[in-house]
Amino acid sequence: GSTTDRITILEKIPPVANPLAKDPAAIASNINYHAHYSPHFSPYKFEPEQAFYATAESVRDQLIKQWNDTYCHYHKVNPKQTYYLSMEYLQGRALTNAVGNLDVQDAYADALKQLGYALEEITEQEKDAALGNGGIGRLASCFLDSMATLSLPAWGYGLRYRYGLFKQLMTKTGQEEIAEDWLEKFSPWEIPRHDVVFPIRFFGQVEVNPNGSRKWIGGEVIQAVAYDVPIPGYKTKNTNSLRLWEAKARAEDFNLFEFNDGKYESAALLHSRAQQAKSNATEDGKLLRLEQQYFLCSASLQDIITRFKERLDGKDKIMWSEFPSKVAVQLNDTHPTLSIPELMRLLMDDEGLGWDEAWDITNRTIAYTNHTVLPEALEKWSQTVMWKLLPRHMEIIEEIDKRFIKMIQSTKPELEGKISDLLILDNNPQKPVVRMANLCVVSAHTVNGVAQLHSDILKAELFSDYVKVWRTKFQNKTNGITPRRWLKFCNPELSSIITKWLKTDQWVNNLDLLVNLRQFADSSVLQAEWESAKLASKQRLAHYVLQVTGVSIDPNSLFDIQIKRIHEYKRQLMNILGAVYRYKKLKEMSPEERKKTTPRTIMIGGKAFATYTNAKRIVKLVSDVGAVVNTDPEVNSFLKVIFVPNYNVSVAEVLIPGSELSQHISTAGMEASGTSNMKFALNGCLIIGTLDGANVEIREEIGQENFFLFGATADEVPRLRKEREQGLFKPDPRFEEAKQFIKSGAFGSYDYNPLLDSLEGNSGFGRGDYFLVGYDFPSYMDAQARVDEAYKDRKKWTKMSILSTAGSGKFSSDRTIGQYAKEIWKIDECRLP
Ligand code: AZC
Repeated sequence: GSTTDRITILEKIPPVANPLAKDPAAIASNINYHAHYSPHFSPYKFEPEQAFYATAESVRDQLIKQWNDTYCHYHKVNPKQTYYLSMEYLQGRALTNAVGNLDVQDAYADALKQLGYALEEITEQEKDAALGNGGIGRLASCFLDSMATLSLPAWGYGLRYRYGLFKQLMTKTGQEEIAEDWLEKFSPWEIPRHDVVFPIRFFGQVEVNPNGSRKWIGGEVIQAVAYDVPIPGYKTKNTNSLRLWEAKARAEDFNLFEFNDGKYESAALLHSRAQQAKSNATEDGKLLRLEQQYFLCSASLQDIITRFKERLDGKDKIMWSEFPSKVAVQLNDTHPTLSIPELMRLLMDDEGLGWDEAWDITNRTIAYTNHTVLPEALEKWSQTVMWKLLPRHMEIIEEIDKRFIKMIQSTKPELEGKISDLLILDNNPQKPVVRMANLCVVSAHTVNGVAQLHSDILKAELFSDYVKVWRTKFQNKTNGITPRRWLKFCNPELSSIITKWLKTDQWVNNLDLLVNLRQFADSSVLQAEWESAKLASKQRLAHYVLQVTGVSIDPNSLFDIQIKRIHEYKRQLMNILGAVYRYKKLKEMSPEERKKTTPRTIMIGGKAFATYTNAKRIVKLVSDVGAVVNTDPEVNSFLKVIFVPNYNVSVAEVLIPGSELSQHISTAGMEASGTSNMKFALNGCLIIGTLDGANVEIREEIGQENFFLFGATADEVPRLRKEREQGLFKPDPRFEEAKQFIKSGAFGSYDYNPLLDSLEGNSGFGRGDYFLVGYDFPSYMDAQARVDEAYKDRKKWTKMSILSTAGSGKFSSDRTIGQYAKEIWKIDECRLP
């Protein structure tokens, strides 16, 4: 309807500020209340955007009620509580998830209908909250959902970045980054806590008191203010908190900022990612990142200690030894490592504890998760920078290191020769650094990897010498994904079929129940329903692709998807080389031969880090290949190649349900886990992949006959790399042909040589093909040929698809979080009555 129509509708409905409205009419009144009395926009407009904000605020009021009740309940029971510290969260949109978890989806849909809107139209208005880059951030968000759903006393802590992950625009030159100001209008989901404020110091010096105690003074102090995002659980009233810290300067601190030399600006911009992206390669950018990390750690630990004291309730003496039985801190990768010296500092310098007691508490409180073995992702901070920014923390780190060596020398003399690798401080005079992963392993009570293979590699390689010191410190916690967002809400068609066949919707919080689908995998009735659900999702996906790229794709072709950050180890380059080869062969075929092939639509999406040149070249290559293939009338009904722009959580929610084949093709040993592989498998999409990360376990669960496997295994990789480098390896003709075709200019005149040269052995321009694309290419192409054959037998394919979903139960983040709770955090559920 028109604006006037909408206003007329609003005038007929009384605005009511009832935060607990449950029936559609009352909800409509409540939405109308927000449209009228919310200060954010005038009541004379009720366009989709205003309708979204009014709806979100109405839902948020319901969340706040539960959030408060949960807070009070935890306060009263005072259970041991987990704090998940992460520099990244990829929350995506919140509205569908909130109404779904509150179980008011239908009521809100009805209410909006009364107001002239469809719920789906309104949910589309929301911007993604993208406070992160990739896997690690999305994992943190899935974990929050499971912690609430399991009614666990567990909160997240993060940063309230002003800018989310950049928006990716595709232009003639490839990827362009645009700042994404996700808070431009405001976020309806956050609740500012003006009373939760902590001072955060930077720079300054250490003062030694006559009694020998030390105190960090001077420097600059900025304020951390809390913003809480309520996290509702599914089928529980428990609503946990994601507390995001915002940097604020207080008037009285202004003189500390040294306005004139630009320091104020950098402090004020503490949370500006655009700034970070621009200067990331420079020392400035690095310093900002370190400041952000410390800001998160210090604010969160001060908050945790404050809550610990508050909940002591009546006991006048603080029993610090009880701290680890009330508090568990999980470090999401090394980014929040400074929590370790910060907790030591707070306990010793502010609370007056001695080293041994503070160390014991810190060790029993903190656990660390490793998410990568890539050397370039293992954080190392310059000691010079650290001494300037955090002088007291550096003293503490030095002391931890000293005591650690002493312990090794007295208890593990056989490791004497390994000490230089085990040390936290790398004192190489050229570039002295702090090795953050070492600090974590030495200090934390538990260290875990994120898939079995990855955890085994950590024990056998990266941390092998530490294993000799602490045998029981190392664990595995295979990642998981939330079945709410990644099946129930994003794929309603398939969800209702599953519920119908299982005769229960219990699978939504007991995903293991999906195995019961196995008995029906041969049923032609289920298969027909399954196929029609898949087709509906494919049509929605085709519509989306048309909207964002202008290219129309055929829902009857095989939908083949690879979506993830663009990285050489993830080998999008192998995928596109395969597409190029396929295109060339199609061109060479007769029209009759072409008709016998399996039509495919290859979709690739993902963001390249702004300064990662080769990743950006890959993006450019994919879009150039698409431009040629998609407009080639001879073949474009048999092959399309699409670069899906601006991949993010909401885009994934459209792509994954519509996928039939997905590619998880990293060089074995390099992808710690992967989590989108789990989302695809859960949605009945078959996987072509290597024995890497969680692929190994997915294949075990769904059956090897339902997985298209290829490629070298992790233990073969080092030897193959050596051979490849030395030129001992003879490339497959198909590999040479695909590269040659690109070089011939078939896809335009852009200079792809730097990219193609990276695939050569070490002679000439070659850079050794470190990621073994050349070695794995032939087995990859063979696996693709098996895919083409399998797709021709649709009954068999659908059965494989059903078995894929049926075998995905293990990959619920409820299972993962249950294991963290029991085996690392030692916390119990604390369910609201
Ligand atoms: C990712 C890993 O690359 C991915 O394999 C894993 O599934 C995910 O974490 C969650 O565990 N890592 C990151 O996103 N970032 C870093 C620094 O490792």
